[in-house]
Amino acid sequence: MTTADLMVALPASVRLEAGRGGLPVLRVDAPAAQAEIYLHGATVTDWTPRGRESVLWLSSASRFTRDAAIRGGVPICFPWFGARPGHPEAPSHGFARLSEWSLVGAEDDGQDVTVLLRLTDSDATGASAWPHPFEAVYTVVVGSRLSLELTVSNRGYDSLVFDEALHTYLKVRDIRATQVSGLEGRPFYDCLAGPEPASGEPDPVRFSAATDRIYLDTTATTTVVDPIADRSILVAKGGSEATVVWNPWVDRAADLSDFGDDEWRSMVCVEVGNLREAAVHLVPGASHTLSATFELSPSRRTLPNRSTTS
Ligand code: TA6
Repeated sequence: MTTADLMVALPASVRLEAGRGGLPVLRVDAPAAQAEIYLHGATVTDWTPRGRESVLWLSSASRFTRDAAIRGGVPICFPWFGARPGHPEAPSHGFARLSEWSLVGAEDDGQDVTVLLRLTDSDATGASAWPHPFEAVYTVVVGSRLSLELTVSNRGYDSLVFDEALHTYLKVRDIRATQVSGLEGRPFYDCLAGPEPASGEPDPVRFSAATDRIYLDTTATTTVVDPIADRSILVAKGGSEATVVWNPWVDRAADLSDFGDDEWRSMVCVEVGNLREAAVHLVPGASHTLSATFELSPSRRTLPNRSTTS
């Protein structure tokens, strides 16, 4: 596929190329950062601020095929999160991250580069476990921050209910030395324990085993503190009442064919979204926007010394 095929004029800072697996990818070269966005799933697979280490994690075992989600970057979970109740055949996390999104346009204002992508209902979505008329517009702003905005509109005559999450894989030096702050005191579902929500914990999230938590009733910015890399990743959000924190640890990583056995050490997922009790309800004609903004800051915090097993 070339730009001419798309009939879209792109600024010189945005190139449409054949990426891994031959999938079309947009390579963005902004003054403050580089980024990559696959049209497959509108998946941002790289955001690297100039002079810094890339912020998004991508598995070396990720498949780049149309029948699988990319394992890493920012897959979009929509219109359901996890399994679709009553539809065992439905793909985990919905169809958005498996769909080819259309490139609407791109612009470079000399500082940031903005890319607009779009997905609408189709015969395929009409035959899915969520067969409703919709439009999803995804705005990616690449600069000293990475800003993502997912706006979903109800194009039908019935009210819509859907889950959504920006399932972001963040790169850390060692998950066992990493903390996620900002969720202190918030109730959460521990997806590896029972169905009842756990009451909040007073401390930042630390990792010493598989962790899969859905925090509810939180609009907070979270901070991923990576002391070994001496940096923190700030995850601000808008239009979101839930945040998911996930690390598969040894066993789950080994079970995933598109996840290197040892790669669990170098990543953490912090996913902003709306799911479970915080699912989005849209009356006909209404729209809702979910946003996430990622920013690097030096980690000025000194964390208590914690030995990490080798
Ligand atoms: O990140 C939370 C989660 O729902 C986990 O339960 C785990 O399943 C993860 O998403 C990855 O899901 P995937 O379908 O991409 O393998």
